[in-house]
Amino acid sequence: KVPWFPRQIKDLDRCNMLITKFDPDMDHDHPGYNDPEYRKRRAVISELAFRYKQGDPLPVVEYTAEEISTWRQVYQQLRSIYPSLACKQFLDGLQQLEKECGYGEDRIPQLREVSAFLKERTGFQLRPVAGLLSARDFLASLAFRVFQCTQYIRHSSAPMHSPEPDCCHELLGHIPMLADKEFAQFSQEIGLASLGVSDEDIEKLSTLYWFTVEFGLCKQNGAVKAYGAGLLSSYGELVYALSNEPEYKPFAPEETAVQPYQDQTYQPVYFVSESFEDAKMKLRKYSANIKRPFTVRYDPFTCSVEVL
Ligand code: H2B
Ligand code: FE
Repeated sequence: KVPWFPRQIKDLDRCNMLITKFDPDMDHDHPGYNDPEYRKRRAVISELAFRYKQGDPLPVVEYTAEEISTWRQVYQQLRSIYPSLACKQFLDGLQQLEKECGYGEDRIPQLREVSAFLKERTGFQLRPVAGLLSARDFLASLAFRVFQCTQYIRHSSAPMHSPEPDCCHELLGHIPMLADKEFAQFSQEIGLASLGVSDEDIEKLSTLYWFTVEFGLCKQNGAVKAYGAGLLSSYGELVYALSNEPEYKPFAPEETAVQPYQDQTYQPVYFVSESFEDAKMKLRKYSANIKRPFTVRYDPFTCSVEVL
């Protein structure tokens, strides 16, 4: 039996299964676990995401001085090492965001303006989400060029690390990459490949996503650079990933899809792509071999998935 999957963009309202293992109400190691003020704030921002329906204007969050100060620390520290460690597409995207979308250390950009920016560049749009989503629901939204984005910020006691995605991770790690056409297409193709597949295949695609979109490296003019959002939003791991200390392997979907990964600490191994074009071609070949009793095609005019 084929698991349910969204056919129309408004079906994404049903792709909302949260994984609570890292959230501050559940995870005793979360830096906000013992901070009732932080947890109350998180509940308020979560509520905005729970109430959101596809097509609604994106909620605006009025960030506090403390939240902006956390953002500033993250922004300053990361911004200083991007030029030497981030890939060209990321640097181009970030520069455009700084010029045209209010990116900078003094304020946290609003999802609404960022979504409008991306829509013009690559057709990607954002929707708010209250926390970590199930891999199936998260990947399904990518099929529609929708990126589910958290809107809260990490706890002020740990600006350099967050056990869960937060707005620093989304806005600094993911958004600049999603402004690149080739990368946007790569992301959508992982999403399309995930629709209606078995749990085992979701796990493999999720691992591929992990080692590319989250922790991927790529070659550029003879050097290796970072394009993964998990790296580009973590000072410590970004430096480590390019330090020659970890193991590097060429991106090869069949092998990458079954590589065990770490969600608590740095990765022991990173996969290096020749280019996004090359990664996309390899992923396409891999996806064509996933067993599914139908094929899917995205219709951009109706924002829906045709099942053939
Ligand atoms: N949920 C959210 N909110 N953000 C993510 O970046 C994310 C997710 N990544 N769920 C997914 C899981 C990823 O790790 C893969 C597809 O499992
Ligand atoms: Fe992410």
